Amino acid sequence: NRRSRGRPMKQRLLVVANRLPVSAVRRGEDSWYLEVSAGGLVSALLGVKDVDARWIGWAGVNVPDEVGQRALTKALAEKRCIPVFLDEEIAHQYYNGYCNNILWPLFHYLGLPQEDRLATTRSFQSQFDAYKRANKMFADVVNMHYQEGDVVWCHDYHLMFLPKCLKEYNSKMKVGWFLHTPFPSSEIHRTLPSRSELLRSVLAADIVGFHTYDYARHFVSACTRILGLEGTPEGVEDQGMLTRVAAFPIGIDSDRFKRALELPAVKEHINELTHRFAGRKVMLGVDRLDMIKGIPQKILAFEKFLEENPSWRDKVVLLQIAVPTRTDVPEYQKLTSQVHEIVGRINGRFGTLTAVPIHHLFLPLSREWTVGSFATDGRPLELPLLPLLLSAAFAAVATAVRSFRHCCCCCPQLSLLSPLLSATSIATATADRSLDFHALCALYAVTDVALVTSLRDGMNLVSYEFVACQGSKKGVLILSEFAGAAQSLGAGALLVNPWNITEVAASIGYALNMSPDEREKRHRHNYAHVTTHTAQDWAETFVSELNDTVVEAQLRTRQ
Ligand code: GDG
Repeated sequence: NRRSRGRPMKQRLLVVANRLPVSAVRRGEDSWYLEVSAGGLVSALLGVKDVDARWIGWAGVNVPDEVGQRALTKALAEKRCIPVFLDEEIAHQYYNGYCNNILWPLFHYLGLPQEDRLATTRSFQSQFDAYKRANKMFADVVNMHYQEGDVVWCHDYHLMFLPKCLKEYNSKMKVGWFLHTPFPSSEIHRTLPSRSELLRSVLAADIVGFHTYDYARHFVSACTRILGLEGTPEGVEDQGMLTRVAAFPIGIDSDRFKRALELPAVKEHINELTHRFAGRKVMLGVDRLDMIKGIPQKILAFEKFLEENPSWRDKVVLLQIAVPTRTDVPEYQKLTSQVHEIVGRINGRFGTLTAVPIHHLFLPLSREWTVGSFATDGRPLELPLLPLLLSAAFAAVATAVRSFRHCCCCCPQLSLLSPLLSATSIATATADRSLDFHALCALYAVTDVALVTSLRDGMNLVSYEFVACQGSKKGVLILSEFAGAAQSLGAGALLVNPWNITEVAASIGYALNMSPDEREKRHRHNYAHVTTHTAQDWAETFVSELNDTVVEAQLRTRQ
């Protein structure tokens, strides 16, 4: 049990992550507009209170000129953020290349890129070099802002080289590293050409944390099998020095969701949604549009359920929120088209004049695109009757356009005829093109069944957020056994193998027909977990253990 030991967090905490929790949009030579970004790490750390934390990270934009850099640094300082500036080429090789093309798929068991091996090896090396250079740039900024007594908490696979760089600057710096993705089996990790260098660098940290014991175990196995080091119950030992390795399951700020549900505007939104979907059960998926989230598998399972259960066809609706991500990467573009195509086909197949089975809210890639769905200030346009009429029209039109093998909601020309409109009108979007937080809470609250079908997922906060918003409804969570959350919410959720479409379809049926007693029992279990294992506990425990670990390490050195 790794609960906080009640130690007040007096130190300054330097949180170092690839991205800052804000996105910067340039408005002029020396003027910047800042927006909070969506994402798991951001959500978790937003829930951490009472820490004197500063964020250090890449602002996500190329700012070649000094005037722009100075202005951005100043604007970010007000949000206690410190930018790392990466030039375009390094950012591309480091972020799109090594992080997202190599490490992300590998850590989610999707393997290394399959292109021509020699070409891959060559580009692999240049991407790895850029990765190391970028990590060194992060280290320079941390070092510049570090004060004695600070705690440095490095996050995620983007920064595996950082602990080593920091310790080279200052061996007394307290450095922790936490991985938000799974750490794969050592048999997968050993395929990585830079496997040893990365492991050694991470081991330079005082403590290394993962979401689950399995990931921690995989990491220790990788160190013993690949580096020949000794694994102990506490971590990994190298020449008498111990690096603590442990599980620190992340949580959410459940109170933030509870408070949101009490707001009059959110209550009103819940009433509207309840009215809109009266007579139908609501199923919900909320995912970044990423291959690890298993969105096509989820939608195909829903199709199978409709196929096998005709009586449910006009009694259930699936709302799938998909936030575009890494949109310049071809695999992600392919996934987007694939999802749109499947949604279009299913809506064409099962839609009627009055209803479509899937509302796919694909949040648009460009502002121009949003004309007709959102006002430019982010408020939704008033489209009271239009969406319903268009939804109905869509079913008929979709059948006609099916032969084009496109979903209407991905084609700007046809978007006015798409169910997207009815979906967008049920929620507002923030300027960073994700759903407004309050709209998201309302959606969670009206949901009868949430569907999380990740093929692999470090934890999956969406499952936690859904549970937190289900105080009165006590809806059912269908959860992939390959999400870290399966280890904490497994007793309350219906666990599924997302690759087994038949099993997922059967679970949908089971969830929709579940007795109120069973729903209540399952919900109670999950709710107790989500409300007592919060983001704040997670951060406090990690930092507290980091402090203790450093003391232990120093004692060991003295002995
Ligand atoms: C990584 C790991 C791990 C999504 N769409 C909107 C929106 N979101 C928010 C959700 C949730 C977060 O983004 C997604 O978190 P997940 O945990 O589900 O997934 P990743 O982004 O892949 O996060 C994951 C996590 O890091 C933390 O360690 O659990 O395994 O992959 O909070 O609510 N928020 C808003 N509008 C949206 O449209 N406001």
